[in-house]
Amino acid sequence: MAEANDLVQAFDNKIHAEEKIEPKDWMPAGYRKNLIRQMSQHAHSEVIGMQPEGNWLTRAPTLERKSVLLAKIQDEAGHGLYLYSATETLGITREEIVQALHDGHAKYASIFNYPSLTWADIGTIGWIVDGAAIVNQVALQRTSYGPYARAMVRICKEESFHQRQGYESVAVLARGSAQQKAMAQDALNRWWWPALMMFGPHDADSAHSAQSMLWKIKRKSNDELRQSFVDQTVPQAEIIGLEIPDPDLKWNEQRQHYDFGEIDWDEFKQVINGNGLCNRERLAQHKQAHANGAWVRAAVAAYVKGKTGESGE
Ligand code: BYC
Repeated sequence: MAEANDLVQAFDNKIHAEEKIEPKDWMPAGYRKNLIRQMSQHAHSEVIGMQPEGNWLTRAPTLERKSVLLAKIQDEAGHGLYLYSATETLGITREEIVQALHDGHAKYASIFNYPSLTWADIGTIGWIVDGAAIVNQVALQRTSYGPYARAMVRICKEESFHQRQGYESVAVLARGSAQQKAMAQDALNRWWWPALMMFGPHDADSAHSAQSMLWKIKRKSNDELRQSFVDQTVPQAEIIGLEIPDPDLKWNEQRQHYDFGEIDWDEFKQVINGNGLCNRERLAQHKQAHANGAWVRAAVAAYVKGKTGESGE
């Protein structure tokens, strides 16, 4: 008993002292479980997020735009890889993590259940979806679990390039023909509210926030991060002459922040519970890609076995 108390005390002291928790350190079962949940869902988001962008690869307007998009999508795959590997350090296998996605137990970011209808959606995803992701991920660089924090440092570097290329792409459309500007505005109209939903429910309704903040898994709350995103994005829209689709958006002099309208939480719940526009399609495509890759996994396992005599699985 005394020993168990010592372990808890040592863990709490590390969290308090801003020291990272590492894979071989003792940690409470709830801390491990919560991290597996959040990190695996984060990894799934990166990988499922490749689909709406992949949809435009063969229709990019120029060779340059196509190579940038291709590189961005490959970066997302890399982010998924770092995050799956970091999650595996918590004692869960890749197979179990992927199975939870396929069974519908593990979520991924709601935003990727919306369709990418026009080329302007691609720039807009880079600008505001990656923009929202960075706001969240910059805070996560200080998360208490070492492998997660270190993955975030690298991911943030790449993500900030993604945001900039997206903003530049939308800016070009916004200063183009009337039709191109209308296309950029339409994309912003459709992606704005789903981007705000990326930060999750209000703090008061967030199931995991209080405990995650105590354990320093989360360093800023859902509402705090959402406010930062709105404050940084509104001036960017103004510069390129696009309008944020929110009649309640207004600078609040006293708070020194923008006030903004209420999210449609019914829509949010529908989407995270599997009933968004593209949920079924996204999951079906992931399952198909996973099945198509079975021979690669088998070949790697056979190679490792041949070299080391171990199963390689
Ligand atoms: N979508 O208690 P709460 C990218 C769920 S990808 C879906 O507040 P938490 C990119 C939540 O999981 C970057 N589900 O949860 C890639 C929980 O359900 P469970 C994605 C959501 O974890 C390609 C329940 O609602 N970034 O950048 O404390 C192309 C209650 O919520 C959502 C990350 O994943 C949502 N929006 O806080 C372009 C960041 N919101 O698990 C770009 C890492 C909530 O109990 N994750 N839920 O079944 C986080 O920071 C936190 O998990 C969240 C939610 C802030 C998202």
